[in-house]
Amino acid sequence: STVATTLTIRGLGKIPVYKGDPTWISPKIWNFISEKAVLMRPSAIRICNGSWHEAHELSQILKNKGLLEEMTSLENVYVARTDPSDTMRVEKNTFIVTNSRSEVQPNRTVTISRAKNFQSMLAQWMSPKKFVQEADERFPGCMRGRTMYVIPFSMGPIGGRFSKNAVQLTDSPYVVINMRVVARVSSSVWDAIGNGDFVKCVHSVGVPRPVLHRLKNNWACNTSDIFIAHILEESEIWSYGSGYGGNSLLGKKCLALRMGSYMGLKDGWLAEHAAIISITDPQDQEIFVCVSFPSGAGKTTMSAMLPALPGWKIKVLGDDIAWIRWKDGQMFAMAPENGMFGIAADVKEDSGKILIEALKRDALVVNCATTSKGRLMWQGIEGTLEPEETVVDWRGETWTKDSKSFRPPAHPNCRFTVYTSNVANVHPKWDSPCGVPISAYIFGSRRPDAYPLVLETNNWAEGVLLATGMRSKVGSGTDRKSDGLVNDPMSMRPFMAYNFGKYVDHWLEMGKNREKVPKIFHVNWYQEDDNGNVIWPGFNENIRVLEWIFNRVRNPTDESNVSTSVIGKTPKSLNMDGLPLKIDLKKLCEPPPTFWLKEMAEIRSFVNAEMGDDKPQQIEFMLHELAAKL
Ligand code: SAT
Ligand code: MN
Repeated sequence: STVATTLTIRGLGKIPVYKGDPTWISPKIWNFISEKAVLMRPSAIRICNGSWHEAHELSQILKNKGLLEEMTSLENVYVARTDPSDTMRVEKNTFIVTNSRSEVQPNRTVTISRAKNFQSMLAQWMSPKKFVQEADERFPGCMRGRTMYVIPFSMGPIGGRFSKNAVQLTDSPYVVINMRVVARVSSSVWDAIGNGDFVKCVHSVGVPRPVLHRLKNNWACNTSDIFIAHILEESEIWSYGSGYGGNSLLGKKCLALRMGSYMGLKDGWLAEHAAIISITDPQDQEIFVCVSFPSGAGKTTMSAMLPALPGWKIKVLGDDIAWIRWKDGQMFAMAPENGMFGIAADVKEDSGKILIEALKRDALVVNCATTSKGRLMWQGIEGTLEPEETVVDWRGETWTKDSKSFRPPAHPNCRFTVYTSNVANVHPKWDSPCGVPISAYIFGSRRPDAYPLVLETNNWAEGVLLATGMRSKVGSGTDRKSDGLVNDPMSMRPFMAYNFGKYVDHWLEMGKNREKVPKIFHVNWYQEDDNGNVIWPGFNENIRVLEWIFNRVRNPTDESNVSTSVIGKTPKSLNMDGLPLKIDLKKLCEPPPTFWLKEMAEIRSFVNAEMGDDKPQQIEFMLHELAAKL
């Protein structure tokens, strides 16, 4: 690239600034940029504008460096293979920085020794002092010999009344090309910020030059030193050591969920780990719903669903994050993201048609396999391999269809990045700056046990209580591994950013004194029989459950297809037209009598541990009341 300007930054000296014109940038923002440049000491600065040209140029540079492979049979689709140690979010090194511990961890008046030994499985707290120490060990000089990219971005449409502006600094051009898909990256963001607030995001892969070790797959990372911190009061996010999406695309999990949920606490809204979709029936009636499943439990799959029942349609506004607030007497959900970062290894030939189509152009994929025909490949779609077609797996090793040493071709958390607008079933209102009014909130988790296929909770508060106690088999997006069920309240365990009792109280408050409160449902596609086989077909067949939910929302007074229990309502029957399998709906929907008693006991011990003295009274009251009724 040609040098646009040379600037002198006090404390750093002369530095070339490529592309964008620094005079566009207000002094307040430039202070942030130059201060961090002095700290991290890059050899150049590039101001990004989010353009196609920029993405193309960076993609070609990364291709020439051997970091990206271009798919010759597809249009503008590139594959990256990471260092095998850098494939997922790292919860153990993710922190929330606040002055007092109790803003993040529970207050507790019980014995000191118990409080001392307590290890929360939710947000990890760090003091500002400790943060300075940790940051000092990593960030000074961390960009030496590299270009610092400056990414102006907005979560939500640029200038939207509920959108949030931000600037991310990064030394990874790979992050730049991904960010412009999942967030709105544009020079217009400078104007949108004006003299106002913005979230300050700092990211480095932590590999200054000269690089003294050999990079794996040309992928720079420093995974033994990963550090991700959110300074809530300052609206600052710091991330070091990883180039993987969840750790490095700071607009997504760090801003739109963790920082966002804290902003929402202060301003009366919710930032949640949920897809936003619409369900349209054969008569063209439409409802909007939020779908909150833990990472790797099927939000993206459901967002791109082709319903098995004729005449029904699913459309997507966002597959991962929802910002939720009251407006004109209705609960609105807005999609802050511009794109999806979904698990490619979950895309199947039959149920994933829409996503397979979306991956044919303008997409980035990480840690999948590629074939000698210039195609993408992962487990589950090997069937499409032609006899002479060879595969290079995610580790870079070559094999053929009949190769003896068969291994999964892709990493289980191999991910794709695509524009929401590039997905065929995108909803026309997907980029509405206010979002859409939702009439149901659907929580779901991976439960091999008797947790019902679908349950309509009795009211908002009890729906919140059950969501607080959500437990799920862990998916592939994180370093947290477990054989059993792991608590994942509201699917937010890895994204919880402040005191859990306050968080649940905020949820309860959101549903109070309102006329049109969305119904809360819980679903479970993953119930297993004694042999460990899933007994519900799932995927496109889930429309049969959504049809029941749709009818419950549209005709709440019609109780003809409802079984009522203490915990809530379940269907007496589902539309099974065209389903060849025999389904035992009773087993799927009506757990044995002891099930809910045990479940309530689990919830109680979880909230006692994780909320301490901050447990909302209403939670205690409901637990008591439900246990008595059971
Ligand atoms: O890994 S990410 O955090 O980017 C995606 C996810 O786990 O939902
Ligand atoms: Mn997610």
